[in-house]
Amino acid sequence: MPLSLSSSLTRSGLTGWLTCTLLALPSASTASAYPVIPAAPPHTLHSAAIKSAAAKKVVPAPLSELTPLPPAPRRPAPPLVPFQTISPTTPLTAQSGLTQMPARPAAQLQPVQTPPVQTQSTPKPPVDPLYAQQWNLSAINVAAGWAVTPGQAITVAVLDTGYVDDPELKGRLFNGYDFVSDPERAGDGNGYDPDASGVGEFVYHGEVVANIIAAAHDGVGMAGINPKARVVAVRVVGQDGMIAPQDLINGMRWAAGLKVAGVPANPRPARIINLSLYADFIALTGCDTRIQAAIDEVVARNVLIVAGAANDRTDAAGYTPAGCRGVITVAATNREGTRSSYSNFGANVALSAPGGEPGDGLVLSGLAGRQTRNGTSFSAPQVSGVASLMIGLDPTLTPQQVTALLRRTARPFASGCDPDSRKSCGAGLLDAGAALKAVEAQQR
Ligand SMILES: [Ca+2]
Ligand SMILES: [Ca+2]
Repeated sequence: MPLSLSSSLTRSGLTGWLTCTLLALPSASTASAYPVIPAAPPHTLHSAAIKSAAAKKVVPAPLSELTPLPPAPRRPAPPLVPFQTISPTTPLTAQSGLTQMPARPAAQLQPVQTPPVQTQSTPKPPVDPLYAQQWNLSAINVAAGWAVTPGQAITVAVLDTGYVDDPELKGRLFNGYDFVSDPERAGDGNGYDPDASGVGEFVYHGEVVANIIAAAHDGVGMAGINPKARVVAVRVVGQDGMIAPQDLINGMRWAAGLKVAGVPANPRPARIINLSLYADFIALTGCDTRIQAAIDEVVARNVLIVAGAANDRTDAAGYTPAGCRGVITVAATNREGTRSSYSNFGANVALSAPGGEPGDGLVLSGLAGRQTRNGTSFSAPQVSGVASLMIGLDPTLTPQQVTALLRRTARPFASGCDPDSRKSCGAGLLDAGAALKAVEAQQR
């Protein structure tokens, strides 16, 4: 599988190179028998030595685990096609975007005659047309969380494919900084620069991750978890869907308000950093020490880091950042509330949130309209969103306190998340209502 490419690179001793990939899986329309994590072919890597080593070391994978590559490399290199996740009924064009959204007839927006039984403290559910299809939100009991707090303007940095001017985040989305150092991989003609706009076919990734956290309750598209959150889009992923380690380190440090040489200070330091990505490199024996050092610095600044567990159906302990100290590592569950077939697991997993299955993903929206996605990429931002509600309710909460509260209030899996008891999904399934009630109770 694609992972073998990066793993073989590492085994060849090229420890100076690290790549990360996004934690998304193919949509139902393109899913193979196994979930596929996007990875770059050798021609997307720039070191000649790496190219050579990769060419020699690539371990062929079963065809069923591979997504077809473009027929012939050309320059500029075309992006991979590891996941075409737009549903077949929704063209992937920005122009078609919002018009593709299933429009809710105006009449349906009127108050109904028989409203659901609500206590005075229970807010009305969002009127966003996709809300009823967002099964993950009921799974994490988010409405009970909204009964505690409507959300606050907590800043969340999304380190991902970059800035997309999505109306769901109007007035609350900030174009952070572009930390893709390699101009060719950046695709914008330069290296670091103040425009974090996403480039390439994977830009939807950071867009929907941000929308999961913070999409407006505006009667259009999907509903986010904290509709008042502020999102700083920090670009660390190249147009090839991969990340260089120093770029990730710089992006994390900048997002937290730490100094990065040659880069202006971040005017909007985040309380939370969402990392829906992972490094597939070396022998996957543990957290990369360089990334761990950056994480330690960031957490010491009172910034919470949430990471997806990755999609290799193996122990997350060997992964970066999922296997690092001080992060909340999130595994994925499906509609049945058991471990998603692809999700990593193990003692490093703090808790789980829905990530769906190939063919039964989360229902989301972006400029390209309604779409379904699955992967731990989309589990992590649910935890980030709930964490932002918690910190909004009690801004004094530390990363350690948020982590402990999330774990304590998670709904345990009645009979494990997996028949194999060794495949732990952490303390349980994210429960926004319970988490926020716990924060509220602490304040009394
Ligand atoms: Ca750039
Ligand atoms: Ca919306």
